[in-house]
Amino acid sequence: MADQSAEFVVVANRLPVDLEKLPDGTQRWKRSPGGLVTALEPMLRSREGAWVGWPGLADAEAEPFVEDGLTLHPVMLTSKDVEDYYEGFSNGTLWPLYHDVVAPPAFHRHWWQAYVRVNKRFAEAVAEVAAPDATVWIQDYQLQLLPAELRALRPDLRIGFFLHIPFPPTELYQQLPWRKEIVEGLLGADLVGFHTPGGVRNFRWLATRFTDAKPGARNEVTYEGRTVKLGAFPISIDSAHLDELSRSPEVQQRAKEIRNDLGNPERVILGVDRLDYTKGIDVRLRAFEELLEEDRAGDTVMIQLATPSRERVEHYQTMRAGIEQSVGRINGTFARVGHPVLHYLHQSLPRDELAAFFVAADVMLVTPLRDGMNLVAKEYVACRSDLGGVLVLSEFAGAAIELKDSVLVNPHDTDGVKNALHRALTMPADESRKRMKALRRQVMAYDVDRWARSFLDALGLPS
Ligand code: GDG
Repeated sequence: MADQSAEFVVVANRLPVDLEKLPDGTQRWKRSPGGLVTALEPMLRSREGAWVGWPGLADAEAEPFVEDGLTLHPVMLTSKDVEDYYEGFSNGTLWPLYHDVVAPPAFHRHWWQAYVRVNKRFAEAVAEVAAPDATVWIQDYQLQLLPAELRALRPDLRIGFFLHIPFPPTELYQQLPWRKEIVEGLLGADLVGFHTPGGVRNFRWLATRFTDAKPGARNEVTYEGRTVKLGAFPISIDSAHLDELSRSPEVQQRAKEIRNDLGNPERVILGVDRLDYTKGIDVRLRAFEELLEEDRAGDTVMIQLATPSRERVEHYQTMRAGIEQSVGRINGTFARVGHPVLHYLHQSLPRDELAAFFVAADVMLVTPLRDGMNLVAKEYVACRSDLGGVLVLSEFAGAAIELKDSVLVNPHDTDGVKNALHRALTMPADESRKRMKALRRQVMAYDVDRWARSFLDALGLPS
């Protein structure tokens, strides 16, 4: 592809393809599908677009390539970059800080320096591929300096930024030694998007407090002679596709098999998360354990699927050990031979298998201490065209704003979660069906395409 020819560029920490090293030392590309790719691919391909990101392999080299009209432009990281920019500043500083410090964030100057360095590298890469006056959409917390870095190199570009995690309360954000630099980085964009109005408010306050930005019209600030728009754009899922997948005879059959394999209990509880300390997996295990202790769980089996994640970051290792200890304790106390009460899978499952778990579960427990949105909650709803199942959802997930017909819980209140779980397990069918119907109206109408379209409309990218 010729330089500077992409009219629409998406930038994310990761490319939608992985670079893999084979045992013979050669490299190959492997697709890594995700919701964001599915939503943006058609728009990217129809505009001869480009995706800029890291292909997931450190200390490697790779050239840009075009696939079906979409240019994939790799930004390479060394293992030191991965350690300091990705595992360090992104996942050891920003991730816990932005999730209400549910784990203590670490502030290290060499992590920050790596974050600056890598953001600059991304800016150079985008400046190489973007056509004059192109639209660039930057994704997420790993790249918050990129809007300003890119504007300095290419003032002609229209730049949007979307944050996939919460933007924290102002008092917490102020702990960050580099708070001003990051807010200024974001203000390089023409539009900064968050999942919720709370994120917009927090950012607006900080921008006017710590930088020269001045309040403008509602949801706008002016900065360096430009208007920066702010907005809430709650992300969603590919609802229609998941609905269709869950209705397929194969998935329906597999859901029956799963219940059968569990010993056909009356009720099945499910949790599905990346194994992350923000997701409140310990909260729900505690609630289930106490229901068992109080003999209020009935004939119920729980499944916790915890996808491996960030295994080299210390907090994750400690949390995993704690969860695995609880699983052992709960089964040790309440299981019978051949009949565990709790099934724990530390694995990543194929999409259709995951859909079968959603179909098989009577109660879906989504109890994060803090979560930008939480797509799992929406995916469960999309898989329940039978109107079966009850969603128990944390008030601290962005999804709680839209999914009001779930059973909402405060994950810090163990009694509250326990009683909500009991209520969900014993809810009369007419009430649960009514709730699921209302949830589905929301999830089926507001899908990931509408999310992307509304962001890009606000940014001014023509359809
Ligand atoms: C961040 C924000 C925000 C999980 N296990 C398997 C599997 N998954 C899929 C789920 C879901 C996705 O991973 C997880 O998305 P979440 O939204 O729940 O959480 P994060 O990964 O933390 O995402 C979050 C999101 O960005 C989008 O803006 O909602 O708040 O933290 O799609 O289904 N998929 C498969 N096998 C698994 O084992 N195939």
